[in-house]
Amino acid sequence: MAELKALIFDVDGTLAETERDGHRPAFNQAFVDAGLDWHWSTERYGELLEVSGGKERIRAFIESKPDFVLPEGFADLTEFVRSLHATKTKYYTQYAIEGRIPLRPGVERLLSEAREKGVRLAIATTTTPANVQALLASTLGTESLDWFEVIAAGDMVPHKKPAPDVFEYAISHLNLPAENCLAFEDTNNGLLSATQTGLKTIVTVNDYTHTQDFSKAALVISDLGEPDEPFKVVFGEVGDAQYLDIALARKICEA
Ligand code: XBP
Repeated sequence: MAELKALIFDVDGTLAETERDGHRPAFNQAFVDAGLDWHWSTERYGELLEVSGGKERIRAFIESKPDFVLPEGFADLTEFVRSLHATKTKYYTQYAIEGRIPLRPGVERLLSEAREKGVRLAIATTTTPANVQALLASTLGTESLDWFEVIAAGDMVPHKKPAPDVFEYAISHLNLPAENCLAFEDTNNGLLSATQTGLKTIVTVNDYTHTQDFSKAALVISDLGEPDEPFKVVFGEVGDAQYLDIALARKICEA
């Protein structure tokens, strides 16, 4: 039986509803600034979320537009995409700092309990380190950046989710075997990345991902829940638990 020693969190859609509250509006504002007539609706963005990575997502969108012409002043498509993505990241971090991206239910409670009980913390995300820092600082205070021993993010790894790279990076820097860790995700891409690394994974669904295939998850719930806001169980066993705490996390990890 493997003892729970660390929790590894995805960010977007797991710690906060960042895609809805931050990334999509930031992409759209960056398009306006660049003089582009592009606008990603909630529905279109849900389709584009199949592609992990903001830069990769912009490229996938451009590839779907045969009439696209590279704007003047850019040596190539790579330079254009990087520039557009940098503007988007500027707006995302601004929105986070403005407090427009709150944490999901139960996240702050679970992080605090983990710290009280000596369960180590890490992050494994596709978004940029700057976005992670802005979200954590704006919701939990700048000291929260030190709560996470590892923040594996964005281009720190060669291949983004569903590849296992970012979770492999996290457990190797924690210097722990996968069996002593529990991953938290919200997408099928993220679940595949975590489970390929050998991690048991808890999925908290959201409006963008609730129809995806989570059959590889150890538990699928509406969110982490709060004592006065019980979670809803989509798949898996929780006994009489009403919310995800360290005791339930231990049961799942050690089952
Ligand atoms: C979600 C992603 C990210 C964000 C946008 O990452 O795929 O690309 O959508 O952030 P995860 P960037 O679920 O692993 O947290 O534009 O910075 O990539």
